Amino acid sequence: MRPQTPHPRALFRTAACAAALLIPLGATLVPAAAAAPASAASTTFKAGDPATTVHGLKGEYFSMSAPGARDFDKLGGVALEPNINFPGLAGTFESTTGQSENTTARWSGFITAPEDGDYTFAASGDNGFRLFIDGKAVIDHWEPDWDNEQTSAPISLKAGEPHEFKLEMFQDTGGANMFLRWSSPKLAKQFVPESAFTPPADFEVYPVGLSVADNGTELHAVFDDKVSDYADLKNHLTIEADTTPMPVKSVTRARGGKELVVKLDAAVLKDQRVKIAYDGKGGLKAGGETVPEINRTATNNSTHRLTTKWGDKVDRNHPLPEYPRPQQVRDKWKNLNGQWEFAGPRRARSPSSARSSVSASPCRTRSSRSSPAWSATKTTCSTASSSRSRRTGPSRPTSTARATG
Ligand SMILES: [Ca+2]
Repeated sequence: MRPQTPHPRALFRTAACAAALLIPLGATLVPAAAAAPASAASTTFKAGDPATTVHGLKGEYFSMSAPGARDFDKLGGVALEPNINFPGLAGTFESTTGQSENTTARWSGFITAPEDGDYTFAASGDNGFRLFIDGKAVIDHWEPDWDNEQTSAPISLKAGEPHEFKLEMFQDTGGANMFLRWSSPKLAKQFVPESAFTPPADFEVYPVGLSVADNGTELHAVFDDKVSDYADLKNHLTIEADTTPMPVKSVTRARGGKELVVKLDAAVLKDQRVKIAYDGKGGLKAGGETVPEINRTATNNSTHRLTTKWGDKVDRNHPLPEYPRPQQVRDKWKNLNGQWEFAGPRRARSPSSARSSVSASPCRTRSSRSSPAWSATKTTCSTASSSRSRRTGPSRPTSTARATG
């Protein structure tokens, strides 16, 4: 029941084997045989840099033995997941098991409450799910419905006391998602955070702390030891914010050599899920040891939001002032359509001819003298350089007006 903390470098070799089990971004599958957990005997943790303390859950993804079986037949892949907040699991199932339907998942580890209290869990999934705390089912909804939230009875948890955690779900067909929130008399309902989870002791992950800076354009990777040989790292990193690829601009070393600062071409937005994949082939070393393949989710501290260039000028206390609003201020107004002419109908003509005789440059109006006046006007659009409509038909404008904006 010990939370994972960084292990000494002497254990990196076993850690490297386990880290290689994590799911790569993309389609590479983790063979089920290789995904067997590392021996518990190899797990000797000791306190280290809190920046690299490992939080999250071991996620395992399976295919069913047959549609509707809802069993854990064939393990397709394993990953360290930060928490249970999966709006779209179909892609994860596809990349690990080779199929997005008739699949199952299990997330396991420990859950630790931040303070004493009675916690109520609320789970929602597509499709069925069941939650176990200390081996006891506190939510059991193994049903083929979806988005049908289920809550547990209040569970008494003590601050800092880890409890065994296991959540299982199945996905029959169509969409797939899974969410887990909690609440207590002192805590508003919210996603159970990554900081409350620790993976099982026999599931080792490479000790590196990954976080996105508040500006959104820098990713910080903090290692236990001095890093070296990072010149080619840029070409071996894949970073995604939600599902958007984030190209890497540069990689530099900082903080006494234990940290790598990865600059991105564009800013990560607040609350995006940032996935980092290092393929293990860039020659990167930490403490002289080769850094293995790493697939993780970074803590996203970005405060960046998508706004217009006028967004920063908005007064928070008076967000929608009367005119002129900043986005409506122009040095010059331009009529993007060119000049317009409006012509009224000649007396005693039908209303339809009045409608058809309204024309706008650059569309040219042409009428056929052999046709009835009320059905003869045709318009043909020409280039924007045409400044005034040319009138060849029998009707004459009784008034003209020029649009000014
Ligand atoms: Ca489904």
